Amino acid sequence: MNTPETSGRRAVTATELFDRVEAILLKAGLHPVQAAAVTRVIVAAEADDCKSHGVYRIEGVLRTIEAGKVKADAEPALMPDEKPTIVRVNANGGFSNASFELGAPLLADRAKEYGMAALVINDCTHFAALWPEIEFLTALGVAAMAMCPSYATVAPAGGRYPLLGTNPFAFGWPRKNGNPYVFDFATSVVARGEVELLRRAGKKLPDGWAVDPDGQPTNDPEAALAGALLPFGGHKGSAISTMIELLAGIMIGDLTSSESLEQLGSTTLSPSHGELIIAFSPEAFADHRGRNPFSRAEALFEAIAGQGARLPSERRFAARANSEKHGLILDDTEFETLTRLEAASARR
Ligand code: NDP
Ligand code: PYC
Repeated sequence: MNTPETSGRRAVTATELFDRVEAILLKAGLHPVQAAAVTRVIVAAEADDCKSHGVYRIEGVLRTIEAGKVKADAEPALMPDEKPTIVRVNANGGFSNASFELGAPLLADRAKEYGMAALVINDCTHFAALWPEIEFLTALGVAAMAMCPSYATVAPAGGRYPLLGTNPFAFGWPRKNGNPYVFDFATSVVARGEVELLRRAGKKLPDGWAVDPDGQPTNDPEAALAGALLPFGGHKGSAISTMIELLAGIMIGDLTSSESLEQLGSTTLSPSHGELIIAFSPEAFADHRGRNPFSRAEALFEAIAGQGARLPSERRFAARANSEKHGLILDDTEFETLTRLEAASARR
């Protein structure tokens, strides 16, 4: 392996990282089904250079297990059909990831059969990026969107105090050749994980990201974490975030971000709530119009790129290609975290 060794950054293979992370989670008492699914998203985040949801998240996962705020031994259960287009999985208090893996193949089948379908995940703890889920679905040939609340750490536009979550929203469109079109972002200006990484690095926040506990603008990550982040795009991001509270909280009979924080009592643990994933069959929708949705989508993507703009996820896909060639790049802090957690595991 060609190992870049600049400024404390070294490569690890995906298999080695998977084995190390999974062993830590198993030792912490996580059910094997959950441990494997959680490990998959952490390794995927590192492979795609999405540091805010990679190795950095392991300690939060362990804290949540130790605090008894996630059911480590839970196994997700597919619920009996209510309607053919609503697939429901109960995480039974465990992490969301194994529930997604259980429900997603059926979601894709139902979307192909009925044109569209939804996967509802209830009673889950959620810490992950959404794009691995979107890519799983686009690989099965369906378009998909995913969303979930978080815990109240974002002030609504025009407000000053935490009420909404960082509420991620992701979408994907399958492409016959090459990588899918995917975007995945927090509806806050930036994910809270990014603010935490900037705090650790001793860096300031740009203007317009956050307010302090008194509702005053701040560039200090510490004050922002104690205060509130702001929605992206002002009232527009605020409305999308509110939609996510409605659809992926209230509509699916699960917690809103403020209810989740109230139940958890802390922003240092991973929040519990639900998640909503909706899948569409582009062919089914286009059928009666006799126009090929995939070739038309390609023309749109080419027109975007033709202006010199990049498609979302291009940075991630480039990082993934680099990881496949050179290994996954971790820095000293991430290696130190793994070693420290392994040592703590060995003492259990
Ligand atoms: P970013 O702002 O880093 O990126 C958001 C999206 O925009 C990505 O798809 C990214 O693609 C794309 N993008 C960035 N710059 C450009 C550009 N110049 N042109 C075109 N596209 C661009 O993400 P966030 O900080 O908002 O969120 C990071 C992660 O945090 C997400 O994966 C999200 O799911 C996760 N999250 C999870 C939460 C949870 O509760 N589970 C809560 C909040 C966030 P690319 O990656 O290629 O740069
Ligand atoms: O980065 O905002 C975030 C986040 C919250 C929960 C999981 N990630």
